[in-house]
Amino acid sequence: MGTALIYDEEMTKYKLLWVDPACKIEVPERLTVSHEALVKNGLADRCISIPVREATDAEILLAHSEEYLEAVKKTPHMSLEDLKEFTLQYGDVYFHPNIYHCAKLAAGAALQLVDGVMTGKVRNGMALVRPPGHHSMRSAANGFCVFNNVAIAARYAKQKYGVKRVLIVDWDVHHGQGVQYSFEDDPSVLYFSWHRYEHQQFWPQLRESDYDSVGKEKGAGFNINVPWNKVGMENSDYLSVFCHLLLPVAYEFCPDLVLVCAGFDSAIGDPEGEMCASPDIFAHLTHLLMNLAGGKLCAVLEGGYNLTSLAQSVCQTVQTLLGDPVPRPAKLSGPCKSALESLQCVRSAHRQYWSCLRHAADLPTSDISTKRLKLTEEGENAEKKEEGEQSTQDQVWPEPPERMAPPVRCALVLPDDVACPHGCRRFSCSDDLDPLVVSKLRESFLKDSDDSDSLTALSSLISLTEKMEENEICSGLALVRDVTVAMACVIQHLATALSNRLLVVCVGDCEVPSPIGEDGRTLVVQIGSQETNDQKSKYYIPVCLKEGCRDTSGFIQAVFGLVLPLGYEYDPSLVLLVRMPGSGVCDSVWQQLTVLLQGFAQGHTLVLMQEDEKACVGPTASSLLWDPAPPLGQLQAPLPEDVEGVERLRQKLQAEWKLLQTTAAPEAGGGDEH
Ligand code: Q9C
Ligand code: ZN
Repeated sequence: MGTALIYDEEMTKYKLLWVDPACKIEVPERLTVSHEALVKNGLADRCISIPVREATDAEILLAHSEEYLEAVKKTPHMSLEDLKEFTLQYGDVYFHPNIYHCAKLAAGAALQLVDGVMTGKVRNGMALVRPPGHHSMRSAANGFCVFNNVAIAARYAKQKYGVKRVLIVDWDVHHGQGVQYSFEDDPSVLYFSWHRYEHQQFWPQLRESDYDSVGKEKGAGFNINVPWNKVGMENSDYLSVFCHLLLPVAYEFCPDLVLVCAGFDSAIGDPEGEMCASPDIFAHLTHLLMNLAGGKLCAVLEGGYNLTSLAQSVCQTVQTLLGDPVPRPAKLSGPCKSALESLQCVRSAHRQYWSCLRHAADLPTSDISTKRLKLTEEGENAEKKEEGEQSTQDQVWPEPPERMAPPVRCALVLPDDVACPHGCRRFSCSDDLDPLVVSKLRESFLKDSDDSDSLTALSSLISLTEKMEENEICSGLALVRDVTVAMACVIQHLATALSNRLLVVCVGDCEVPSPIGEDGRTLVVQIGSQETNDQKSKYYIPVCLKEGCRDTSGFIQAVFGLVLPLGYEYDPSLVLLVRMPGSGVCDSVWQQLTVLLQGFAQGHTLVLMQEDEKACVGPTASSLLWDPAPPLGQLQAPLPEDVEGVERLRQKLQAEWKLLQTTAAPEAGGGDEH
């Protein structure tokens, strides 16, 4: 199952015909440079191209009023003067004789994408469209948008395919107020948006873009706004919000379909957003979302006005949808104070609606929540950027490194009687393994016994890690006699042989080989049920859950609240995922974890499992091949003990691990000013 790309040159055939400083950034080249970059990088060729079509009147009416549609219908026949006049009744938008045609194609493209994904023709996809959609309202064009492509697509999916729950993630730097209005009282559509807000000083300057607009009536809790009150937000700020807010809520919601308002004006260099996240952050945002809903993700272009940044970001998104390994994230220094204030406010506003947020801290006691009002009283933007600061337009940033998929996607070390799953390569020790290494293995791990099968398995394992290190193999799986021995063996080998960083994620209770050095070359995170009070080292983190890995909600809470942020901050070059016998983790949870961990170390994940868990080889291998993991179902509330336990641990560790912070309280270590 592939990735759809929907694009038609026709949508470049309208432009601003008069002088309007507010609209001059919305140019046809936005689409051509994006598409050309996909072609140049060989990505367009790897996608399944689906033609656009015009949305029908009935489809447009799913999100718009008849009067508005009829009014827009007249625009192709208007004179320049009439178009100008017509435009005046709306905010920050322009009309052109061909824009109605393009707007029908843009909405139709989103619907074609939904059709492709819902019928199983493709797994996921992206539609490159103009005009964008998320600002347009039931009866009004706004912010370069004519029809609300994504809102129409969500209604269409519900109507045509009986989709019960749709998640809309709006990572554009502007608030998609049109989408918010469209689903405000609808609990079947969860709308998430982060946006430049600056205490209501930034366009569209709406009171209802703030964190306390949570949805209305039955839809209360299903509208999530993250206002950015400063410019210059970075990768860490975006990832913090994903780990500590969006992902836990999204997994609790359990959508049947994910739609992304994929605007790239939230990336570095954009004149509108003035943010500092690098284009490769979109690889991570995409990766983190693409295992919800069984992988059914449709990304629809919204904004993005720096042509270089836009094209790079589009490529990162599409390449991730295609399943290429994600790049190691750059410069994760931890969230800034302002981002933490926003995160704290949103988590607190939503804690009554989502059980994963039930333990969230109170609103900040400082004047943050009232700051907006004070600013309004002053009538002045009190937080103007300091003079002399570099303007974001002439920011420079490195081109994202080329993402090389290794020749072998997944290699397995298996006993002879276990079949190798489809799409994987059976791996056995190559002869070029240093005999010294082999004798050392025998000495340290087999107590000089003559168990030649075990020696071969361990040698193969070491040789596999080396091939992963050389980027010849992406991921691996080994079925071994004793996972504890195999784990110790890999940890020791990597600590002596390489200068790299190893993240060990241990599922179930296990004896972690000590000592885990203080040198930071290995970080061990263990999720089990045994109470372990001694935290041996900064780099050994035991997470204790009452039911161990049996309780899905508790486990997921630990994954998003601890494992992912720790992993991002640690930035390993290899991930070792160890499944202890009797861990109790169910297949679908295990698969989710396996896929999520591939966001680190360019997808270099090595899984260790014990011989008698043969039945799990197939599902694990399929996750290592990036097949979408099965949805977990709507999650119940985690056990209160677990919620508290995870929270206590997070609080204890946040002084040393900045990405674990969820509040801006100074005693919690605070965040750095950007
Ligand atoms: N300084 C989208 O990104 N305001 N729309 C322009 C110029 C309007 C953005 C002000 C921004 C609209 C889809
Ligand atoms: Zn935008």
